[in-house]
Amino acid sequence: YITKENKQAYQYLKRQLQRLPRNESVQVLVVDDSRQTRRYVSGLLERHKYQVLEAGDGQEGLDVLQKHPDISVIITDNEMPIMSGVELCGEIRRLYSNDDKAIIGISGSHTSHLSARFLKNGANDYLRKPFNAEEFYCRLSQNVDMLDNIATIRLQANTDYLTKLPNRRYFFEQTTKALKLRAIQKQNSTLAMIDIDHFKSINDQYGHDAGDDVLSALALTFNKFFEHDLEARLGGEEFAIFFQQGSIEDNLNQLELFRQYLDSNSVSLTPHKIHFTISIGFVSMVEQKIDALLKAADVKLYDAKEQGRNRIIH
Ligand code: GH3
Ligand code: MG
Ligand code: MG
Ligand code: MG
Ligand code: MG
Repeated sequence: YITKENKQAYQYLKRQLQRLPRNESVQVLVVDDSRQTRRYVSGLLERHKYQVLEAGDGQEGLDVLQKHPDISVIITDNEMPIMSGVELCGEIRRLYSNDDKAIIGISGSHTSHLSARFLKNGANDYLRKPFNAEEFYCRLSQNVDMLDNIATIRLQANTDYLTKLPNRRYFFEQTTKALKLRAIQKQNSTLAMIDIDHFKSINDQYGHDAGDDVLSALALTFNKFFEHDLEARLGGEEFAIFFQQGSIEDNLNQLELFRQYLDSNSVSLTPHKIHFTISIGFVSMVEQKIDALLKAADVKLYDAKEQGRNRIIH
C-alpha cells in the first residue's frame, strides 16, 4: 500500500536495495527557452548519469511535471516567454511541496535581487550564469540529498520497525482522511481488527525473538492477502486492515481465507515450526471517527476471543 507521499521514500529504499548509483534514479527537469543552454545543462547532468527531461517554457515544464510525477529536481531559467522562471517556481509550489521537489533557478541576468525573488517564490537554490560545473554538481547533489533525507525520515515515521508495516500513526492519519470523505458521501467504512491468539504463550514457549519472527511472518502474509488495502500494526500483536475496495462479503471472504491459511500453515523458524491462529473483529458502518470504528471492531474482537478464538465475528 503506497500513497503518493510515501512514494519517494520507497523509491529511495528501492535504490538502496538495488544498490543503484543514486544519480541514475534521479529525474531532473531542465526548463529553458534557449535550446543551446538547455543542451549544455542537460549535458552536464547526463555526464553524471542523471535522468534528464527538458521543457522550452514554463507551461511545457508544468505539463512535463504532471506527466512525470517522479521528477525530483527542476532547474529553470528565468527569462522565458509565457511565464518567467520565478513565476514557474510559484506555480510549482502551488502544486508540489518542498518535501517532494527541489527547484534551482539559473539566470544570466544581472538584475539585482533575482536570486532573492527565486528563493521567495519557492526555489531552493540559485546559480548565476556562467557558473562553474563543480558548483553546479555540488548544489544539485545537496538538494537531492535533502529530498532523500526527508523521504527516509517520513518513511521511518510511518513504518513499524519490526514488521515494516505502516504503523499506528500512519494508519490514523490515512484513515482519518478517508473516513471523512466516506461519511460525507454516506458510504460505509470497513475495518477489521486482528489479534494473535495466545501470543504470550508463543513468547513463553519459544522465546521473545521467535515471537518477533511470528509477527514479521504475519506481516508478510498480510501483504499477500490484502494487496490493495491499508494494513497496519497498531501495537503489540494487534493489527488492523482498512478496506479500500470490494463488497462487505468480498472482504469477509478474504479475511476468512486469511484466517484459514494461517491456521493450516505453521511458520517455519529453525529449529521450530510454530502454529498460531488469529481472531478477527469486523465492522462496516457509516462513521466519521476512526476511534469509534476501532472501538466497534474491538468489541467484535472481544466476542471472537470469548467464543473460542480463531474466528471472525462481525
Ligand atoms: P489473547 O488470545 O487473549 O489475545 O492472548 P494473548 O496472549 O495473545 O494476549 P496478551 O494481551 O495477554 O499478550 C500479548 C503479548 O504480546 C504480551 C506481550 O509480551 C507480547 N508482545 C507485544 N509486543 C510484542 C513484540 O513486539 N514482540 C514479541 N515477541 N512479543 C510482543
Ligand atoms: Mg531565457
Ligand atoms: Mg489480549
Ligand atoms: Mg493476542
Ligand atoms: Mg492483544
